[in-house]
Amino acid sequence: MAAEERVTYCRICEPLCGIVATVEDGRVTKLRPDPDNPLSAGFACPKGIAMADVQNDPDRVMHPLRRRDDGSFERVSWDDALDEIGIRLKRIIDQRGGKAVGWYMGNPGAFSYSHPLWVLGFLSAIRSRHYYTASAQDVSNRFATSALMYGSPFLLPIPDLKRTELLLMVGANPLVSHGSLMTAPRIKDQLHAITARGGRVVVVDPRRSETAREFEHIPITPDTDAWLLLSLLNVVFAEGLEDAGAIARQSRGVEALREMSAEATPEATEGRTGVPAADARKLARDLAAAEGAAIYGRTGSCLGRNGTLVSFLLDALSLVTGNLDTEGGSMFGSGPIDFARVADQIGAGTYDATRTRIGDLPEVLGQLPASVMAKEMDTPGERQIRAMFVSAGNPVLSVPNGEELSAALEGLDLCVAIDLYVSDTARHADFVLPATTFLEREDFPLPFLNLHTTPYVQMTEAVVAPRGEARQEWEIIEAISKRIGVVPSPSGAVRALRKFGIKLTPRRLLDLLLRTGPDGDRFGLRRSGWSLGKLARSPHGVVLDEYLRAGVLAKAVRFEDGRVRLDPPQVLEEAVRMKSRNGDDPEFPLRLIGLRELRSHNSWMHNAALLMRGGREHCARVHPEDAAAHGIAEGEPCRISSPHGQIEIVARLTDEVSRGTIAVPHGWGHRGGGWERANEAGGVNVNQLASSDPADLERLAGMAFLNGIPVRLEAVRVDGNGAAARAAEPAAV
Ligand SMILES: Nc1nc2c(c(=O)[nH]1)N[C@H]1C(S)=C(S)[C@@H](COP(=O)(O)OP(=O)(O)OC[C@H]3O[C@@H](n4cnc5c(=O)[nH]c(N)nc54)[C@H](O)[C@@H]3O)O[C@H]1N2
Ligand SMILES: Nc1nc2c(c(=O)[nH]1)N[C@H]1C(S)=C(S)[C@@H](COP(=O)(O)OP(=O)(O)OC[C@H]3O[C@@H](n4cnc5c(=O)[nH]c(N)nc54)[C@H](O)[C@@H]3O)O[C@H]1N2
Ligand code: SF4
Ligand SMILES: [Mo]
Repeated sequence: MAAEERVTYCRICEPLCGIVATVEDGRVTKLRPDPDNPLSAGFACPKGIAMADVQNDPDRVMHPLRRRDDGSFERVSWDDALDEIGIRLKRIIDQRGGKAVGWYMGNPGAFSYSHPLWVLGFLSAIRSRHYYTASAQDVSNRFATSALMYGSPFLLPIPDLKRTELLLMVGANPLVSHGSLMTAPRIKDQLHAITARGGRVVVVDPRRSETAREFEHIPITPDTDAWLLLSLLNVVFAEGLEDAGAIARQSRGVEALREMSAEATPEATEGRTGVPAADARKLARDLAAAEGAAIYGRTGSCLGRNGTLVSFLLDALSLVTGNLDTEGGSMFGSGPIDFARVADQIGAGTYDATRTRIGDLPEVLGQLPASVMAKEMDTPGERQIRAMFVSAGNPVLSVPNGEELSAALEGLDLCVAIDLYVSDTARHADFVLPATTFLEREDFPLPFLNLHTTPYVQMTEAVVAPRGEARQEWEIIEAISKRIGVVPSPSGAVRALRKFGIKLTPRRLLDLLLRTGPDGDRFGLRRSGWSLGKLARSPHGVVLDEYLRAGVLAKAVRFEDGRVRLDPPQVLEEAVRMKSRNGDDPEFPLRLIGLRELRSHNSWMHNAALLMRGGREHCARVHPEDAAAHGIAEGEPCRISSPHGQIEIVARLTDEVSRGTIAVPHGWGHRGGGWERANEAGGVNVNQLASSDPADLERLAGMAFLNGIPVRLEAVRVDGNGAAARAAEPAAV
């Protein structure tokens, strides 16, 4: 059969680059960048291209699997799997209620428009609040901040890349991550365009990252961003650089902010942050003077101990310097579906409406911090989790203390994984159900609509039929629901449709949302408006506007007076807590941070041949002086210990990390039940050094503490164990 080309977009990370799939005999034989996508315009990264390896991976789960007593898996039919899951689940719900059922949906779930809606629908149908995601390891703090400042968790500022004069990036490495919490394909070109037109890009990062190398770098001590931001605010207020007009127009509570930063002069914070006072002063002045400065923070700014406080300070700084909701500053996106409205309708736009049983931590958008999952399974009592579903997630490697979680999963009455692989997590499940890849499902980038720095929309059809017996998550959820006699109901609209006997599919729901959205066709009333059919006729996507719109804040803020809150009590308390924190334990003098690599994607692409070429190795970046102080040489294993665990890992000596900082990527150390190449790649689970103790989680959003963990470094001696000892031999000579 002749090869056919099908246009779609990549759903591995947030730029959603356009790709073209070559399909032969119903099989994807090649992926290449889509030159006709108006935004990504012929760019795709190695991961996007390597998705073809994942798609056709012989290790992929192709049919339902049931675990045998000896831990191995046997093939079963869909009917057998669903029947047995249904019976066991029903028994648990009958005995303990739906509140004994939990679900963890991982990061790839967020790239599907149907998967999260159906998970929510399922949990709401069985009345369980045990919904966990990757968010508390990622962005919950951002949503919490927006809830506190704007009254709407979905109001997310994004940098106006096209017009900014000064882009301040705190804890982000878009040259590797390709940008996050902003959907901006070809981000490298976009950043260089800023400097090419005479603007500046300033990167605050403890590591001279790939992005920092190409632009201006301000090295900082890990987990001290709040102090740096306080010092910038301090300068703004002390030197009278604030934009009084913007403050009066847009906000309430500036006095609290002034007070919070009153003593945090750059001279006073320099010792903690490592940022010279003169540099901080200059940066504050530049931000205030710029004709449009965009202030942006990402995972490096939110995985310390004060993630919500940091994102609050980022937005506050933006507002008081007159850079919020203005051209060239931090702006608010919009799309053909009002995501905030939809979320409200399905009851998902909440913050702190309930709290965890273990640790008393707030939900954010209905999602609970996954760090406490294991204890929610292990601790007897009302709401103890006895059945757990894990879809598109690998929490054993992504959440603190995977060993604790592995054991907890083993102790459940029922555990079901829905994945492409028998991952490090799925191997603990009683059933592994095969999911479709994104190439095997139609899609629409619902959560990313408002994050496009150039307003844009695209939908895609499935490129190929599911391989083997793979099914989409929403279909699996429908089938399980049917077995236990419930109907997943993602929204009131769904319930209404069902009354009329209309079966709701994700596609129908999406069409409904588009047509009734702000630019919808209102079912023909507005001829130029959007419907799914109309969108499908532009397979490369549609640029909706050249620029983001300024001046939308007052209407978008959900507080009645339309003003941003600069004094949320929770944030003020958090600042007090931070300031009164005791000194650090001298036993653990170094700071561990994370790192993302171009050819890894969290934990799930280490089985792709294309990405693993050239003998990649998991290693720790250590400053040469720190290494020398501990007798560690290049390429030798070292031991990193925290109060919570220890790992042994090869040291790579480089002054790209500041003295006192060690950087180790997460998502390695595979012990999956199916991905052989990944298992052979070696490495260790760095999150064994992180704490799952609720007392160590960030209070306002339950954020895991993954960046800036106090650690100790040691050489691995010859009398150590096994492989490590052998590897250390040359050093002993
Ligand atoms: N290639 C690749 N791309 C990815 C991913 C991947 O795994 N691989 N993952 C995707 C996902 S899920 C996400 S959420 C995004 C994340 O997107 P980014 O946040 O842009 O990704 P990182 O590369 O982790 O960048 C974080 C930076 O923060 C720095 N940092 C660490 N600690 C601190 C600190 O205390 N303060 C400051 N100021 N900086 C600090 C790190 O050195 C690092 O350079 O990337 C996405 N893109
Ligand atoms: N130390 C440290 N830890 C971190 C981070 C860090 O920076 N440092 N970053 C955190 C962040 S930002 C994130 S997002 C998390 C990610 O953590 P998780 O979301 O828990 O894990 P992933 O590694 O993304 O694994 C995704 C799983 O989904 C499967 N999968 C892929 N596509 C699909 C699909 O379409 N359907 C289904 N059903 N399955 C699919 C993959 O095979 C894989 O098993 O890690 C977090 N953990
Ligand atoms: S940057 Fe790479 S992985 Fe991310 S969307 Fe684009 S092609 Fe896919
Ligand atoms: Mo993430």
